[in-house]
Amino acid sequence: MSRETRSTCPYCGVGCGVLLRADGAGGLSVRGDPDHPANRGRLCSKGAALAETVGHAGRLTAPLVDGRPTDWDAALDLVADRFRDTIARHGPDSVGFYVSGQLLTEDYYVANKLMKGFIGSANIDTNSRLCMASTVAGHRRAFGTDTVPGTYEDLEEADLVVLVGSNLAWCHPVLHQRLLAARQARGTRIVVIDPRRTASCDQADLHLALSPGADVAVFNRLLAAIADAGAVDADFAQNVEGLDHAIAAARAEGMDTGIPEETLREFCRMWIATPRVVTIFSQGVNQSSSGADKVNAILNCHLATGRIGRPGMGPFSVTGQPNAMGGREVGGLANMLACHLDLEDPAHRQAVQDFWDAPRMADRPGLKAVEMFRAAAEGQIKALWIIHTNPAATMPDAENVRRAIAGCDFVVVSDVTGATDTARLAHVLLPAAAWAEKDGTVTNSDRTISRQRAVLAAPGQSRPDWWMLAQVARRMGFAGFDHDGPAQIFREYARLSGVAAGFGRDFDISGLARADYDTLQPRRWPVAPGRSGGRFFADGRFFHPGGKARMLPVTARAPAAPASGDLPFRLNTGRIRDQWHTMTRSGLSPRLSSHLPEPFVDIHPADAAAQGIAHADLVRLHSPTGRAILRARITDAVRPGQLFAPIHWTGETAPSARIDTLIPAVTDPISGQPESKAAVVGMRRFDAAWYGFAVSDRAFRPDHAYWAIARTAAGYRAEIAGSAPVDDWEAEARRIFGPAGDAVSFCDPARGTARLALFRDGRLASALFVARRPVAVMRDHLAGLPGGDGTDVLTGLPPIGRPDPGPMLCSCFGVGVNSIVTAIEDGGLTSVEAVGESLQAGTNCGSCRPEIAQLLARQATRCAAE
Ligand SMILES: Nc1nc2c(c(=O)[nH]1)N[C@H]1C(S)=C(S)[C@@H](COP(=O)(O)OP(=O)(O)OC[C@H]3O[C@@H](n4cnc5c(=O)[nH]c(N)nc54)[C@H](O)[C@@H]3O)O[C@H]1N2
Ligand SMILES: Nc1nc2c(c(=O)[nH]1)N[C@H]1C(S)=C(S)[C@@H](COP(=O)(O)OP(=O)(O)OC[C@H]3O[C@@H](n4cnc5c(=O)[nH]c(N)nc54)[C@H](O)[C@@H]3O)O[C@H]1N2
Ligand code: SF4
Ligand SMILES: [Mo]
Repeated sequence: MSRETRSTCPYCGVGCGVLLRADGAGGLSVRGDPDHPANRGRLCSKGAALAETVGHAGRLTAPLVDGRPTDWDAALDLVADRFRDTIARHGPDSVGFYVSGQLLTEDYYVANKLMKGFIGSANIDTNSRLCMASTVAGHRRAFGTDTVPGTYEDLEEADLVVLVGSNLAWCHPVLHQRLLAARQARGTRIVVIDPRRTASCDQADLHLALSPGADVAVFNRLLAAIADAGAVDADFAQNVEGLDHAIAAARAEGMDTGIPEETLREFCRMWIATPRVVTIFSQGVNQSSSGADKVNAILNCHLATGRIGRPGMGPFSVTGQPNAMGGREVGGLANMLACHLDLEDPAHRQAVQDFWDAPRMADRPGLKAVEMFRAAAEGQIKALWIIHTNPAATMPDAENVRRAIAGCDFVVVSDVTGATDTARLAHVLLPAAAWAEKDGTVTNSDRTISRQRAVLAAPGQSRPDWWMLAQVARRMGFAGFDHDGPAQIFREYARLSGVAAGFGRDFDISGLARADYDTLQPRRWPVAPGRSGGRFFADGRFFHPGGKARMLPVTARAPAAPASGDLPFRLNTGRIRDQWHTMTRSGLSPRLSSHLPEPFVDIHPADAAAQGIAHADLVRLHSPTGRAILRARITDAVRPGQLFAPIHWTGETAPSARIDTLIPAVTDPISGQPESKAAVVGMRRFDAAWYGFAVSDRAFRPDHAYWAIARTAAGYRAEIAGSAPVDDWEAEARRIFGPAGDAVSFCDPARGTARLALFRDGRLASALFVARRPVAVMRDHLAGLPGGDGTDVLTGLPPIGRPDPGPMLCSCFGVGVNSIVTAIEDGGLTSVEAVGESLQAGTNCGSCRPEIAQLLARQATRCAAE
């Protein structure tokens, strides 16, 4: 058997180490790396299912020009020619790169160098604009650089951890487990500040369900309370400018937080009384029209108390994507240079220009993401290269972004698959080598740099992203792009960081410039002679001229779009446990796809009742920018007047559920980050003529008013709803599923029901169940039938004695909700541990433990009510 290779998980910013073993047939086994400092062997459900997402099915294997396969020379020459030509005719600012926090550092470095040093424009921006830009702006305003002061160990050494706009349990699960383990060991208290009740609230001592956008008001309340309690650290305040102004602004804060007064006071008391406090923040903070101010409101409280950069203390922005941090370091944002140098500082520019031997340095910030697509729509950007991201699905006002891309003169997309909303619009589609097929480095949330390593062959002609970028640069006639591989790029980058450190910058990995890339161990930066990977700022030295930190006076602002009569609901958006963004990879795993197989919107019971919406109904949302149809989930996890919908579904998987079509392109004036969590929408029940559930052994694409398709072990499953009545269900089924042989059906036109199965070579190919209301069939049972003999499929029920396991809750051991509820009821189980002993559920990655706890709680309330 082959050796295991150390690599890093390609999903979230926790940056867990993995051990990979190729099976020699294109497959892979994956386990947590016990020696990686981020996870010490743990993985979450997504990491544990990585093996199900590799492989060549659905992959792009050759460059495509206007949809036709070609070779690299033809494709790269075309890209270089068109970019050179556009620049010659319309200037460097007529082209743009839109890249990704999922790129490896080496890819990112080459893209940034090409655009900012050689094309001579700063029109390179990244999906990190939708993700980390407010934090970057807040850090720079307070610290003088974009520095994350703390380390993961701080979560374990803290006595109080505050999660602000972070659903850590689902989005950074391994970090959350480290936190829960610390809570077990030392009784760490946890506070969640989030408008809705999330899985992260399950083990929290306090949940502050603030009004959407009210974070500045909450932290201003805290800062005022700190001042009133005499809790300002006078010694540390010597290193801080603006203390008095910030406190005055905090005292003058007038916005209502929506949090009961006593709860808010309790929070302030806890925070002030607990020196070892870590405030974790994420997209509930960043994705806001006041995102940068929210960040500074949090930083103010830590600066005022000197609780920063010491064990168990500090503000902690957790990064979303695996290399969000690396992208910030290389300067992937349109307003940054490289290695935390400033684009607008002539000395910094000169130093980088000299180092790159660059002909034409950009000297002013380029277009930020929203501006870039707007410029494309207006014809100012005439050539666009989109790499490792899917903006037609994930940018705000996504329908207009889609139109902008479709209307742009020349669009290049690099992806691993052609089946994305964005890739379908490309003139040139370039096949990228995927995770586990390429080498590079990533930096996680606590500044730890880790290697990703190749263990599988890339299919067909697919190649790493850095290679495509360097090839285009060379073909455009630029010197300085003759790297022979990622190791060489990394060394160049490490040397440049030494130059940056000469300007007194934080980021310095010059100590790695001569390290052996092949055996590089995870290292937290800085790594340089005399400096190594600890915390920042405990010494009170910051990176502004003069060396002091700055506290900013900030005042809360409500979300930009005001709710109104026609648009009374505030739409919050975010992530679910087992899917990654637009699902191009996590959606390939049947296990991950069975947790929540359909797009939904969470509605408070009072709002649902007022609108006559019942559980499992479909609802239509509308906003000034778009419309969507989603499945209703009625729950008091959201407050009245608020809705929550996940971001993951696209034109490929559920075209009526592209949530970003509803989100206006409103941004924070400081950071340019869109307000992705506070659109205003109207809502109505959507009454379809019929509702269907389908399973099939092959992929299919319905074309009805609503459909959502998901992967299963036996093929695919889909929810469908149509607005036009259907006369001949057998013909309709053949249209939906494609060619098959015999059909068996029961149709009852009077009752509007149909049950129908199609067979191919004696095996069940597809089945469709239709009713006038959402159909009641055992979905998880049916999902397993395609490819089998199909006996009794039309009953829609499992045989007596084989219960339907229900939707998958524990992805690791394949345990469904029904099985867990039955075990709780029949076995009288009362704890998550007992469920684990009985069914194994929750005993591996632990991602489902909060949901098991909820089932237990629900059961306990039921018993109490009986
Ligand atoms: N399973 C999974 N994990 C992921 C990802 C994924 O796609 N799937 N993506 C990764 C990426 S790129 C990122 S950026 C991170 C994101 O990680 P998180 O930021 O934790 O995730 P979100 O669900 O986007 O949003 C977090 C919370 O913000 C809350 N919120 C909304 N408005 C407000 C507000 O005004 N104030 C406050 N305080 N809270 C508010 C939402 O209710 C939500 O629970 O996750 C990473 N991890
Ligand atoms: N409403 C709303 N919108 C949001 C958010 C929200 O919370 N609410 N969150 C925002 C945030 S924080 C983020 S980070 C974005 C994420 O949004 P995106 O970055 O647009 O989403 P992904 O699905 O991660 O897109 C990655 C693409 O890269 C492709 N890919 C995979 N591997 C490779 C590779 O090795 N090379 C190349 N070239 N391509 C590859 C994948 O197939 C996929 O098409 O969404 C943002 N949009
Ligand atoms: S927490 Fe999960 S998704 Fe994030 S890096 Fe670790 S295994 Fe991957
Ligand atoms: Mo993100």
